Amino acid sequence: MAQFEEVSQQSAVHPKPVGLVLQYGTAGFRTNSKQLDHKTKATIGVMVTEDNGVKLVDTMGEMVTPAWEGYATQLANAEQEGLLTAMKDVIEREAISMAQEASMFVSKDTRPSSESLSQAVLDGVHALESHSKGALTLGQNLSRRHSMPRFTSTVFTSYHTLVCALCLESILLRPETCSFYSVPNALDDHQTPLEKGQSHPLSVCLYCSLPRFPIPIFLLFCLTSLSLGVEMSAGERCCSYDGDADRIVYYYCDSAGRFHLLDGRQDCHPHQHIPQRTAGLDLQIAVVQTAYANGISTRYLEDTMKVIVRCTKTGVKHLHHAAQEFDIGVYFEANAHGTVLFSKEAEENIQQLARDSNTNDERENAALLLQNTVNLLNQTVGDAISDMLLIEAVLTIRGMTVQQWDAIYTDLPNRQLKVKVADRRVIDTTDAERRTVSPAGLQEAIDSLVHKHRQARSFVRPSGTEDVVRVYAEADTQESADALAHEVSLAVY
Ligand code: NG1
Repeated sequence: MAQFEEVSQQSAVHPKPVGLVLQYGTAGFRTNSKQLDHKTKATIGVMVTEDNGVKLVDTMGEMVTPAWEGYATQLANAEQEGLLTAMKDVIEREAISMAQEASMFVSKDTRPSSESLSQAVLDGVHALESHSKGALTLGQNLSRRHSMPRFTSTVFTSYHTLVCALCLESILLRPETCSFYSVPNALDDHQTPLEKGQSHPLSVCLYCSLPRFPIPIFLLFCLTSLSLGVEMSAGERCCSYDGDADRIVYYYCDSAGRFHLLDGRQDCHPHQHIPQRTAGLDLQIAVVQTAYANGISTRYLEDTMKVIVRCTKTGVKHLHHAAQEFDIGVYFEANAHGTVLFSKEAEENIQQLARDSNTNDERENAALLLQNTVNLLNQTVGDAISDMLLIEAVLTIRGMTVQQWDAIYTDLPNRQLKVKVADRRVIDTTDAERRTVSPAGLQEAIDSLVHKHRQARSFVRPSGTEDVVRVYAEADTQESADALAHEVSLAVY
C-alpha cells in the first residue's frame, strides 16, 4: 500500500540510533531530544517538548491506555527493516481500518529542539490528515475539547478565551469582590477599569479578543511569559508553567527577600471552591495523591478539610483512574501534574441546578459557581492556564493573599535523591509504591532508619522516566530529612 511505502521512506529520514531502546515511561517517551527524532508513530494527539520528549494523547484527550503504550513502545523500538511488520501487527491486532480518515494534532513547545522533533512526527503521519498547530499547551492539544460545540470554529483562540471568561464570571458572582476591578489599569489600554461596585458585563476586548482581565490576572499572564529575569516585588504572587503548560507553581518573595515556593498546594485548593453543600448537593469529594505528597498536606486534607484521601502509584494515568471513582475527584502529583474530575452524574446535576437557578440567593450562586468550576477545569489533562484561573478565582472570592495561602500549613522538611544502580528494576514496590517487596531486607532496613527520626517517612521506587531509583524522605527538621534520605540511599546500593 502506498501509505506503507510512505511510512518506510519517512522513517528512514529519522533513523533510530543504533542500540537505543526506548521505554514508554510514567507519561511518555523520554530521552534526549536528539535521540527521539525517529519516533514517528501516529495517535490522536502528540505533544512534543524538549524536557518531556513525546507525550501521546488518546481520543478522549487522556493519556493512552497501557495496550497502546505497548504498541507505541514496540513501534518506537522497531529497527528500520522491522518497522512495517510491527506496524501491520498493530493494525491487525486492533482491527484498524486504514481506509478510514484519521486526524491528529501535533503541538510543541517553543524550544529549538521541538521544531525538528515535531517535524519527525509529522513526517511519520504524512499519509494521514494531520494538523500541525505549532506552539500550543498540552491542554489545547485535546481532542475531547475539540469535539465540544463551543470550541468548533475558532477553537485555538476560543479555548482559553472561554476559560478566562468563566473565571471572571465566577468572581463576579460575588459582588463584594468587585473592588478588584477598580484598580487603575496601567497595563492594558484596551480595558476600562470599573468603579467599585459597578456591575461588570462579561466582554471580550475588540483589539486582542481576550476577555477583559482583572489586573492581577493580566499581570500573571505577563509574568508567565517573562519568567526569565522577571523582578519580583515583596509579596507579589507569581506563577510559572512548565514546557507543555500542564503544570503550574506559585511563588513569592517575602519582605525579608526570602523566596517561598508553594509546592504541591493545588490539591488543597480546587475543592475549597466547590460549594456543593451550599448548592444543596451531596457529592462525594476525594483527593488523590501519590506517596510524594507532603505528609502534612495529607493530614490537612483528612483532618481539617475532612475529605477522603487516596494514594496511588506515580503517574497521572494512575491518579486519573482513581479519581474517576468519586463524584468529584481532585488529583495532583506533588509536582503539580493533575486536574479535577466530575462524574457524569455529578456534572449533570450541577448543570441542571445551574439551569434551574433564577434568583440571586446563596444557593443559586453556589450552583453557578459549581457550574463555572466544571466548565473552567480541563477534565482530560492538567492545564496550567485553567488551573491558574481557578486558583485566581478562589483567592479572589476568598479574599486571600498568596501569603495566607502559603500559611494554611507548613510542609514537613523533605529531601528527594536519585540513586544510580545497575538495574533499577530489581526494586519492586507495593502499597502505592510506599513499601518495597524486593530486594529482600530493603524494606526492613528502611523501617529501622525511619524509626531513628521524628515525624519521619521514607520510601524508594524505580523511576519510570529516568534510569535511577528515587529516594524520598521527610522528617521534622531539614537536617533529619537530609540524613534519612542519605541513609536510605546507602541501603539501596
Ligand atoms: P518518575 O520518573 O516515574 O518518578 C516523574 C515524576 C512524576 C511525573 C513523571 C512524568 C516525581 C517524583 N516523579 O516520574 O510525578 O511527573 O515524571 O510524567 O516527580
